[in-house]
Amino acid sequence: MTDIYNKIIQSKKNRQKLLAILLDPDKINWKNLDHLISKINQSPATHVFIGGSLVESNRMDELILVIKQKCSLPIVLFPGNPSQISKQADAILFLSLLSGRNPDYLIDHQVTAAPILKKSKLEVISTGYILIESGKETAVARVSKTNPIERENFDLVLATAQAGEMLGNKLIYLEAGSGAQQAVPFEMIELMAQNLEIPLIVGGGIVDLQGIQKAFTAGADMVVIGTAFEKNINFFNP
Ligand code: 1GP
Repeated sequence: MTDIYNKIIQSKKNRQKLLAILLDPDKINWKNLDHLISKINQSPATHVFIGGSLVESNRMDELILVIKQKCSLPIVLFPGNPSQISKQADAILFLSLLSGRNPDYLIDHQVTAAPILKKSKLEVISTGYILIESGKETAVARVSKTNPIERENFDLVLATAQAGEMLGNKLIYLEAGSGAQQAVPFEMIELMAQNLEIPLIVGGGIVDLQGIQKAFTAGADMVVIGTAFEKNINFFNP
């Protein structure tokens, strides 16, 4: 199954921008889940991402099944570690934290996950994940015990993204971190978009609709919104 990725490629070709809403199972208000799903359905979102740096909830499967009953968007796992794999989802971003030098997040978790994924029907999308410095320490940096790349170091970010592309990553995800003080610089998005063939995802610290638009204009193919929607369910209301 390569349907979800093929559609991302098609959207890139057609210059149709994509928007993912990120849900962290630990932060879901189950009592309001129906309302949350109706808000997702009313929003311009094209994908639902599920995951977080540290998810303790053991209700991933249940959450995905409930969303799937009422929402037809593709559900893509965005896991912090292999315990967040759910066979109920449609696809998984198979992440490698390229900005860090912690082997656990470069290859070890992937080795643990591979046999599980092989037995599942999940579409596996190899994704180079690059953490950019964004003000204060983020959960990704803390949990992965890695340093983000300095926001001024465009050359290193580009070389890292290109290395990911050459290694066969199908997507590059530029991440400022959930709830980041500063989003990824637009000039950095521009540079990546100009120099990569594969689609570019941008997320972290985007707090308003203008921020989404600016990231698209700079060249992001997909933007991810987590905290802003989590804090304000009416975020996408006109
Ligand atoms: C986090 O990129 C995502 O991994 C989304 O970040 O929660 O800041 O929107 P926010």
